[in-house]
Amino acid sequence: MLFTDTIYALSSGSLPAGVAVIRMSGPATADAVMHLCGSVPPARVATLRTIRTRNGDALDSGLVIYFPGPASFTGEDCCELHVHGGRAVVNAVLDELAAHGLRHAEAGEFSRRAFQNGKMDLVEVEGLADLIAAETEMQRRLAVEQSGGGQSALYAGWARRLTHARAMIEAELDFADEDDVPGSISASIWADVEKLRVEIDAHIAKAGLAELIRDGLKIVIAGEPNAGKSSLLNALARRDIAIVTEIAGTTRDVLSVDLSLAGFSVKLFDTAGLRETEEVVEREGIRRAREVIAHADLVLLLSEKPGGFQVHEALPEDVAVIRVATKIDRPDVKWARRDADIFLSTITGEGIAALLRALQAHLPDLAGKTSLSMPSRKRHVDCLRQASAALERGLAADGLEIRAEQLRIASDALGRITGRVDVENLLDVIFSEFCIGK
Ligand SMILES: Nc1nc2c(ncn2[C@@H]2O[C@H](COP(=O)(O)OP(=O)(O)O)[C@@H](O)[C@H]2O)c(=O)[nH]1
Ligand SMILES: [Mg+2]
Repeated sequence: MLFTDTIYALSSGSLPAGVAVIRMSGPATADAVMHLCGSVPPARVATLRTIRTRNGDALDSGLVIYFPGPASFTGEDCCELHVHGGRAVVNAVLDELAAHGLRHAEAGEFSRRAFQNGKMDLVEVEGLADLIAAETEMQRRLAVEQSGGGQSALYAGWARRLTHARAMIEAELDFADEDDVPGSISASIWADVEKLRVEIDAHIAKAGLAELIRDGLKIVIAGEPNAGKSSLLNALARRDIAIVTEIAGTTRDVLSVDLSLAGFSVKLFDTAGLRETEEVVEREGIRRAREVIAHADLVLLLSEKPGGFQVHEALPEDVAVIRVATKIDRPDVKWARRDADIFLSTITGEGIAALLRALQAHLPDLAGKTSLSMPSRKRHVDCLRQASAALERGLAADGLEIRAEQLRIASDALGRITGRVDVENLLDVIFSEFCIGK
């Protein structure tokens, strides 16, 4: 696809800042640089230049880096202007670019051009969006895997094996009447297709882990009113988020904070105490509490006294529960070891470290793993499932033609992940996730 207009945008963060990076891409880039800087600097060399208006007035001076296409991020002629990050400076430079007939970029437009010029495939584009959005170490590692081409290479390798299999089947169909070709080829081909299906299924099975990395572990604090739930949320968040009083039924809304734990993102929810009540607002709070408990990965069930964990019947069967004894600083309550899993006081801080260790035990240990190769999005999982199902149908079918057709369907499904086939309608969705200037 050919783009005729040249785009520009501020690619660095919010102003004011020490340095701001303005990026341009398109056929008129060199011309615009020529006008602004007097000449086009040598390719890919950071060069100090004075940037001037059409009247010759100096706007600013800064580093100018010219990347002639196709060896650039977008594949087109590109340029970066590293100017001082003042609002007036940046606005003046952007105005000047507009005056030269350049157009302000839309969100994700640079990456879209890179995709359409074959510089990146869809998995890499999505990985780049994730890398920019990454807030935890694991999110960063997952995004690097996707954006760096490692994941794409895996899918491309699978697609190549399918192409090979199809070619062999074609050969077998063509030479069906010659005795020495068939049979032997076919057997090894189908063994590999079966192996491929197992590999794809194993890969799909890791999607849950990717979801955990992207969306975070959902931990819900539940228990009777006054058990110390809001106090624990505040203690773990290290700030006063929830209102804490001695009045039972203080918390009515579900509150949440995002924490980072061992490189993972954790979403911690505080809920209304679970009890029978006639009070309308509190009842709604309890209904909402049950709703978030139903979607929890882990529930911290709190109680200020032994035997206070009876609300357990309100929890879903399959959810992991840690029983937390609270307010252990109080001399009037006696706890035995078997009464709870963790014993803590938010006033003295005792037991908080033990709780954090228990939470970490619920997170997968990825420390030794060098690669996080897994499908990071539902879109990938959908395509992988389609591929796996087609392979299964192919393996079960009689007749080489039908089998070959199923392999083609599987191959197309894999191709859709990286964007080699039929993806036009997907593009808007993917690129709209980007910020402007990327
Ligand atoms: N002694 C003591 N009191 C606590 C502790 N944690 C919470 N409280 C008190 O218990 C009461 C209820 O706490 P809150 O966090 O609002 O409980 P929630 O209703 O479960 O959210 C408040 O008066 C808190 O000050 C603790 O570790 N030790
Ligand atoms: Mg509360």
